[in-house]
Amino acid sequence: MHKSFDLFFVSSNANKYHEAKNILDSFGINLGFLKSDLDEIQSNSLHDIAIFKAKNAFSKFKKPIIIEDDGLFIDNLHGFPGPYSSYVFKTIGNKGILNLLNNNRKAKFVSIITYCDKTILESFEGKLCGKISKTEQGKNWGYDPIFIPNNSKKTFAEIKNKNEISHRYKALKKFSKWYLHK
Ligand code: ITT
Repeated sequence: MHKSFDLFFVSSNANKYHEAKNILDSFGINLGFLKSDLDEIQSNSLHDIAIFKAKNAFSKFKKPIIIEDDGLFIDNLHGFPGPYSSYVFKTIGNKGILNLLNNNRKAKFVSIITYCDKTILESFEGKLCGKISKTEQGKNWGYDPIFIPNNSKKTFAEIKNKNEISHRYKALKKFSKWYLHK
C-alpha cells in the first residue's frame, strides 16, 4: 500500500518536483505533487515572491505544502535574470544568455523553499556558486546546459550528482532538518 504523502510540492514545473522528490526521499520525507500555476508578485526579492506563492498555495489546497522560488544570478549582468529567471528562460533562453556574456562568467543559483501550513510559514535558502559555460553542454531542463558548478568542469546537464550538490539540495537539506524536528 502507498504510504500517504507527508506534504505537497506546489508548482507548475514538474522538473523541480522530480528533483525535490528525489532529494526529500533521501531524508525520509514523502513528497506529493500538486501541479498548479501560482500567481506571482513582481519583486526583486526571491524571498518575498516565495512567501506570496506559499500563502497562495496553502489557501488554494489547505494542506501542508512547500513551494520553491529560484533564480540564476549572473555577476556580469548585475544579478540578471535573478527573480525573472523563469520569464527570461521562456523568452531569450540559454542562447540569449550566452549572447549577453563576455569574459566574466561568474554566476550563482539560489533556491528559496517555503513551507506553509495552518500556523507556520518558514523559508530556507540554498546557494550554489559557479559559472556560465561558453556553449550549451548536455541536455536537461532550464539553465542546466549552461551552468557549471564550482569545482566541476561539467554543466548541471552533464553531471550525475546534481541532486547531491544543487541549490535545491542545499535549501531542502535545511528544510528537512527543521521539518523532522518541528
Ligand atoms: P513555479 O513557480 O510554478 O514553481 P517556475 O519554473 O516558474 O515554476 P521559478 O519561478 O522558481 O519556477 O523559476 C525559476 C526558473 O529558473 C525555472 O523556470 C528554470 O528555468 C530555472 N531553474 C531553476 N532551477 C533550475 C535548475 O536546477 N536547473 C535549471 N534551471 C533551473
